[in-house]
Amino acid sequence: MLFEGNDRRQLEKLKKSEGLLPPGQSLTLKWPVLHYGSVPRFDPETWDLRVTGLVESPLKLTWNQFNALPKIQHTSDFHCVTRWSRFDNRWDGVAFRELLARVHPKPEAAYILVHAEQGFTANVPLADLDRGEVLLATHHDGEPLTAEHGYPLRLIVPHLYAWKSVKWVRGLEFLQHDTPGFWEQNGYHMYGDPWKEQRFSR
Ligand SMILES: Nc1nc2c(c(=O)[nH]1)N[C@H]1C(S)=C(S)[C@@H](COP(=O)(O)O)O[C@H]1N2
Ligand SMILES: [Mo]
Repeated sequence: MLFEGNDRRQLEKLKKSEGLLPPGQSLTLKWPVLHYGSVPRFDPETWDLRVTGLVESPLKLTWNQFNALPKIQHTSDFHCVTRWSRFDNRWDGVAFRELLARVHPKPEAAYILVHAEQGFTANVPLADLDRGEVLLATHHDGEPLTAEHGYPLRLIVPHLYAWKSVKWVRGLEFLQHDTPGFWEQNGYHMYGDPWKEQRFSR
């Protein structure tokens, strides 16, 4: 136990010295589970992913159709606003850009409201999802996501606080104006940059 604690502190020091630990965060080797509400059940027969709003070609994909899309892998760090950071997570999934290329956003589309099961939402600027490391992940460190970590599908936005990395994603709604999501309506910051400690809105 003591040994484990020493390992953690060593690694935390290293990540800090490398400039990889955002201010006010500490490193965890475990992977906490954090969300509002209960863990939804997945039914591959009725599940779909919808891309709606200000796009020329709205999309509705079944689970099989989604899984036929090209997959990528990306390793990134994960920073929760409750002050833990988990490093070097390997995610497998479909690049956000893969979907973006198919829906043809209208020129006025500037924000996305990400929709999850049970009405959970999070708002992210389109420019922040239009990055190579943003993906709709199905696997973590080589294993399918567990139910509590977002199975079957979660968004991963490594450069923002993890409440933007929506679990159990079902929809992406393209909007002109920034519209607060679930945590944002409850006082969290509209953008959520961990390097600027944008934890709460004033
Ligand atoms: N659908 C949904 N996704 C969510 C949340 C939530 O409440 N509902 N919480 C967010 C928060 S605050 C964090 S820190 C991460 C935690 O992901 P994890 O449970 O896999 O560690 O999920 C995010 N995604
Ligand atoms: Mo979080």
